[in-house]
Amino acid sequence: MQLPGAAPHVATLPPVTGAVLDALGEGGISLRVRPMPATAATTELDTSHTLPEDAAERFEQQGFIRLSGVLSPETIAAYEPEITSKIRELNTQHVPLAERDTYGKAFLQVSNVWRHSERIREMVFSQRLARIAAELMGVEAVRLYEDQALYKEPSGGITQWHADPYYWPLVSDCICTVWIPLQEMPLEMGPLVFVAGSHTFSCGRDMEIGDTGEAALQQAR
Ligand SMILES: O=C(O)CCC(=O)C(=O)O
Repeated sequence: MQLPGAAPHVATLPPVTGAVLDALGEGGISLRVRPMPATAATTELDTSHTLPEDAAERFEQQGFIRLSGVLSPETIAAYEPEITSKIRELNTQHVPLAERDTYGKAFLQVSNVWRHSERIREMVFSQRLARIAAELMGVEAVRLYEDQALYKEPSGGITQWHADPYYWPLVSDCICTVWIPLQEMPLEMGPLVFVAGSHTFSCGRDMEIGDTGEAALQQAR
């Protein structure tokens, strides 16, 4: 993921039968740490994490929630090299940035990376993440639809406003995504932003990641 000068981050989009979970760490997550041995990191992924008492309520009202400390920097550091290496191997986008459309400039993207790495499978199928998603959505259990690794490139474009369900062949709105930055993500680097309450908007549902997102959001206000 650490393409030179890039602002890389990965979104694993687990499960589902639920709504949207934003698993941003407090101010991002530093990779300048000694990776945990696989077993310690695996243990963290498979143990429960206590949510703030009002988490489910905030999640329902805003349509997202930012949670700190779900995964430790050591755990992230234990998985990031494998994820980055798989993305380098599996990436099929080789068109120069200047020749791509808006969507193509936004990020490099590989889906279902778990199918290519047992190590990555451990993270994507993390019981800790799945349990958080289930608790926020108020359901017993969740199923995985897909994971997705998104890597920003140097001089790449912004990701225009969009609503993810446009890309999902799913009827239920009981779905959530878990967004996990694999490196520190200060404001200057353009972290993921949600429009609070936009899960109740009807507009924008048919909008792909393109040039119309910003204008459509202004109209919705
Ligand atoms: O990180 C990005 O640039 C976009 C992420 C995104 O759109 C998503 O996770 O749904």
